[in-house]
Amino acid sequence: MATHITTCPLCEALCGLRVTTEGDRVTDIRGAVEDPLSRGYMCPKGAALADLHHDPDRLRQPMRRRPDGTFEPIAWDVALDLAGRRLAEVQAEHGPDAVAIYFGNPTGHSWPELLSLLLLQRNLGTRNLYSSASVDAWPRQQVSARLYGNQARIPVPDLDRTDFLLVLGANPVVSNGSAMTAPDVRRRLKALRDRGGRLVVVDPRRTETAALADAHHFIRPGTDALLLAAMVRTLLTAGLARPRAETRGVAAVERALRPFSPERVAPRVGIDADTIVGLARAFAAAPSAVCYARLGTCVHPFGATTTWLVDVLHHVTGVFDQVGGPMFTTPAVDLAALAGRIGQTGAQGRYRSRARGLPEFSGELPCVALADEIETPGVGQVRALITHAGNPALSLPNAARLERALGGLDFMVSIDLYLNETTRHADLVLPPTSQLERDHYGLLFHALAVRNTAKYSPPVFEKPAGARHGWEILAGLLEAHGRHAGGPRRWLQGAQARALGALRPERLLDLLLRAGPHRLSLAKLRAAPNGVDLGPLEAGRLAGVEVDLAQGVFLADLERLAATLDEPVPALVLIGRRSLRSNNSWMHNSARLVKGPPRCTLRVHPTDAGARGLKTGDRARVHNAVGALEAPVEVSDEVMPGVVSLPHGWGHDAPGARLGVAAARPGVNVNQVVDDRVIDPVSGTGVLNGVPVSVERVSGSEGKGGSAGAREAGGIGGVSASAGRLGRPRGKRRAE
Ligand SMILES: Nc1nc2c(c(=O)[nH]1)N[C@H]1C(S)=C(S)[C@@H](COP(=O)(O)OP(=O)(O)OC[C@H]3O[C@@H](n4cnc5c(=O)[nH]c(N)nc54)[C@H](O)[C@@H]3O)O[C@H]1N2
Ligand SMILES: Nc1nc2c(c(=O)[nH]1)N[C@H]1C(S)=C(S)[C@@H](COP(=O)(O)OP(=O)(O)OC[C@H]3O[C@@H](n4cnc5c(=O)[nH]c(N)nc54)[C@H](O)[C@@H]3O)O[C@H]1N2
Ligand code: SF4
Ligand SMILES: [Mo]
Repeated sequence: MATHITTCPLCEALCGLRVTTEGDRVTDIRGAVEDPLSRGYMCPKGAALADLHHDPDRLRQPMRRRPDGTFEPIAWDVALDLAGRRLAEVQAEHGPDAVAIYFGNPTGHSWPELLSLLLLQRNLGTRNLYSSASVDAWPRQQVSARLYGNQARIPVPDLDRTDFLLVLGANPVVSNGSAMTAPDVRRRLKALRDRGGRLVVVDPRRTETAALADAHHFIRPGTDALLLAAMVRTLLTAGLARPRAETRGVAAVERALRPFSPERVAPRVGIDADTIVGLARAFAAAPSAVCYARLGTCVHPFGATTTWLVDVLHHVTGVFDQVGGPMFTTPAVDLAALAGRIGQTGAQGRYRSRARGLPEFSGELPCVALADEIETPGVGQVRALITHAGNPALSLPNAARLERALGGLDFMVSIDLYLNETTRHADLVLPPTSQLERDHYGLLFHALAVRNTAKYSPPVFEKPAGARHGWEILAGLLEAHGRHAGGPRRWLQGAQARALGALRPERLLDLLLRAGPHRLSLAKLRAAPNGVDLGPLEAGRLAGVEVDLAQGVFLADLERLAATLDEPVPALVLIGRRSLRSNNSWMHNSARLVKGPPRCTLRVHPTDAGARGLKTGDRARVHNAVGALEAPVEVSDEVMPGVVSLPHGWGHDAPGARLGVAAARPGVNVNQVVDDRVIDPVSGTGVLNGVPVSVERVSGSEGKGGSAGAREAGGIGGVSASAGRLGRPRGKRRAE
């Protein structure tokens, strides 16, 4: 028996884990109490790392799709050579942009992969780079780039010291924090209230976080910018503004916010004017305060402007960069400096997507443009795709269209652990080592943590013979592509791949730690397996630095915002929901996580349910112009009237996927009814919440008996679902 201290790489919380093993089996996983950040906490997904590691469905060798659509194992060298050749051929015939790369959320949890991917993209010379960042985080990154000169300068709530926390469009008790590494949020929020602080949650659903709050206000989805505009206006007109001396542009902001009086926005927002004024005054009066706004405010028609208004509120009230407010971290590896060194501070609009003219950000195009770029003929059309740790088939809007687009590619290679809804479309699937077979350093997430800490975790298990780490696979692709592209690329890319292999990520990490503000080293971190505590966040990081709030792009967007004041309100809109037992789309193959009541249910307010004759356990049809789906109903007053909620990341009944546990309780893919055309035009982010839908009872569902859970496994109906089930139109693909 052996005990290993490691870090859970599944979400941003960086929980320290104590993993017990016997031989090659995991026998126990629990929270590491000595961890200075997570202090013994872990969520159910931490224990499920054992299921992931031992999952018989997890791929352990490269797979190639046969002409009949089934997959067969092949050798690494053959697989990489084939991938390199096909990518080079597509580019030789159709130009560099004909190859696209999509990398998903887990990429961010493994920095060597992230770096290798950027290297691969630069060598491929393609503009078609897409990632889940443009699904969830662009508004935050873009506002930071404009206000603080660097997308990596992300203010983090000083959660452990604040006196007033306003949570807007986030449910950290379940999501464990996003753009805020804060394991065991529940305990931290209880501590906030125990020390006399206040917690206010504004959300269209009475969430698990709202359950801990002093106050919860329902808000109509998509209207946070109006709420914030009215709050800031209230403070400015009442003379309650206390900006730092270095804050510029307050007068221009005040002028631009004139249309947004609390009385004017109240009916639209669904919060009365007195409450808005009271909230603004309470925020300004608190000794310290911070507004934590996350996903719910980013995947929003005004994602960027909402995020800007959050920062405006912070600057106007003078809480920015102060103890208990939004603060900058001092991580052991200075991420902002690193972003500067690799030219990734966050430029926008240097080129545009070909089909819809959507601006790039930081070298990426928005995910809502991916299907267009695959389907629109012409010079630069995407004909081959590399996916890395992403599941766009379930994660991106307009799922039916994306399925069709993926099926029509000439070539696709996926670096992924599973044969799932996305990778079943690939010609080759290349699996990396499991989460317990690699080392871990939370390069991105230490930089977003509510306390400065640093932790290096060596692998729990040795890399099995013949297995490859993700970065090694990417280096292999880089080399093989160069070899087949020929000319100087052969030499250049081969040399870079060799350099990656020789330098190794841990040596590079050591250099980065030594150059960082705490002058750490890998050896120092190895000597402290639970992590090094580097103290609380430091105030005054922005002292002497001017911040100009009056950014033209956001001031101009306020006109678009004002125009919404008179728009009709849709009768019913759909929002998402996360669960502690889910991790976006890909942990549903763990039996211990998916057991219990069904989670892919449509929550409907009693009033809306009554109007449609819906009862808990019925099946409902959810539809709009984009598509249709069916889901079991749960009647609940936790959602506000006019709002229904269905989680994303489900729909595991795709033919050809290999997910034995998940397929038994597949749920349904909510992105079948989310429109890839509806976006925040300022940031390029898709609007995933507040989607107008019609809901009706599926006739004949009465008397079928059984619980919602029993029916959840049943078929899904509707236009889009059937399109998905037909499988892949393979016409365009060439035989190997
Ligand atoms: N409607 C709606 N849609 C949403 C959201 C929503 O709230 N509503 N949320 C969005 C958000 S915030 C995000 S971030 C996206 C996520 O979207 P994606 O990042 O595209 O999808 P994930 O579900 O994270 O899928 C991760 C994939 O990586 C694989 N994988 C896991 N670990 C590894 C690894 O270590 N290496 C490799 N190579 N592969 C690995 C998994 O098998 C899976 O295929 O979904 C978005 N989609
Ligand atoms: N357990 C678990 N943890 C996760 C994930 C997971 O899938 N499962 N995914 C991870 C990822 S990739 C991310 S990005 C983070 C996201 O983490 P969070 O930012 O906390 O996102 P959500 O949990 O989706 O919470 C968003 C909240 O916004 C509300 N909302 C919807 N529309 C609006 C609106 O218009 N205005 C307001 N004010 N609120 C609105 C929703 O009801 C919901 O409560 O979670 C991460 N952590
Ligand atoms: S909160 Fe859960 S998933 Fe996130 S790091 Fe901790 S144990 Fe892992
Ligand atoms: Mo995300």
